[in-house]
Amino acid sequence: MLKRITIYFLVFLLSSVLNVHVSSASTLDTVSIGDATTFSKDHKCWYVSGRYWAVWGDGTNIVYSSSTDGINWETKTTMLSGIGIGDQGDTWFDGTYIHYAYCSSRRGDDILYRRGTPQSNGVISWSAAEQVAYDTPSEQRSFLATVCVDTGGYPFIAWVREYDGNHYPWLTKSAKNDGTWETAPGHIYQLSTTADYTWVTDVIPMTNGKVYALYGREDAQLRGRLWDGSVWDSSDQTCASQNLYKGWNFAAVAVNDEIHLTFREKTTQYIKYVNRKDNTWNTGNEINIETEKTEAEPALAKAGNVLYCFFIQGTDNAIYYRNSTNGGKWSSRYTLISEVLPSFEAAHQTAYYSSSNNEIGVMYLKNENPPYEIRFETLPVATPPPQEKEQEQQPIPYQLFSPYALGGATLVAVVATAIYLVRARKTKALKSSRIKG
Ligand SMILES: [Ca+2]
Ligand SMILES: [Ca+2]
Repeated sequence: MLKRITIYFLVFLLSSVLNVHVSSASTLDTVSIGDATTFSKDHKCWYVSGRYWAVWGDGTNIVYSSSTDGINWETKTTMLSGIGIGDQGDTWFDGTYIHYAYCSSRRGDDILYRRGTPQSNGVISWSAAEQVAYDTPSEQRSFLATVCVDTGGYPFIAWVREYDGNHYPWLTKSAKNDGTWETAPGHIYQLSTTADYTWVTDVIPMTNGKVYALYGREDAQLRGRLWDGSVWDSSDQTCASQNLYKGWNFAAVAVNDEIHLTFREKTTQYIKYVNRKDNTWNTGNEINIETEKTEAEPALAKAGNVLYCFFIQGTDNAIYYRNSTNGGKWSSRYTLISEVLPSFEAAHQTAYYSSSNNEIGVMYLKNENPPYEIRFETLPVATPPPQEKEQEQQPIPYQLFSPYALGGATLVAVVATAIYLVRARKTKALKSSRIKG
């Protein structure tokens, strides 16, 4: 009887380990606004110099903090004063430097860019003074800036311009890679001439100076355009056959030159996945990552060629995730955190772009109504070796398993051993009773 209970306990333990991430989430700040960490497509936390770093809008300023253990955070430092909403800008960590691009959205206010080195003492040492990346004309407005850096260290900023009473997605790039901004020839560049108030952009780096720009709007197909290192695609591409629910309901990462895209689809509000391989989007081959109605946009991060999609489903107070090696079969659904999340459409979870310190960090809002807590959680992931080949995407066997699956495999072994021992003892007892008899 005791042995049977032991086995049941081990099985229970096994299922627990497979499905539940033991949370150690910490609080960075308390804010009264809902768009402190927006958007999920962007990446406002990272790990470098022995510290976790995070950037958010506190309602008054854009601020940052850091932590050596991911639990105890330094008092926040103002990075940009007078812009308090997280969705007006973005950060990019290129492995050495942190880059930011922000705009206030006030008439005539410019897009501001700066590069700095996050240091082990918790201070960002700036490479140069804050730069004007786009001088917004006095009668126009600039919205929702997003930034990335190509393999040569040159920053690209995509954003939404308002002029003549309409909104359009645009992009600019710098001819400098030293922290100063000098607009490259041919930029600024218009990504789409379709006027729509719901445009949202993103931009991600590929190999050898290539960059891909993505721009979405409500109830329309996501569009994309490649910068091949010297020119932009003359016409843009359709990334998926199905429409976006909201303009910002997508998140993309590039693994070498392959782009992986997750988005929240209009009709079902499921989270879908599609990729772009050999310069072609697999349009029409979107697969469902989540087949229940989701409440918010997905966030996407990578650990080598393993993708991690973080999302919120139904009215559950939880952030879930699924992973996939190189966009192949997606895993079961795991729970990252189980906490009370905002009752509005999105908790705006934002993750690392790429794993670091064998982890992926995720920042999000906690509580149903204001004040919201800015929270941070880390997910342990396997460390993949560097990608040596640019073309081939060979799955590496141990990456097929999440740490939980490995933990689960260990427990399966323990359960099997326990069953074996119980049976062995029974057999032995039977044998000895036979001998005695
Ligand atoms: Ca971005
Ligand atoms: Ca201006």
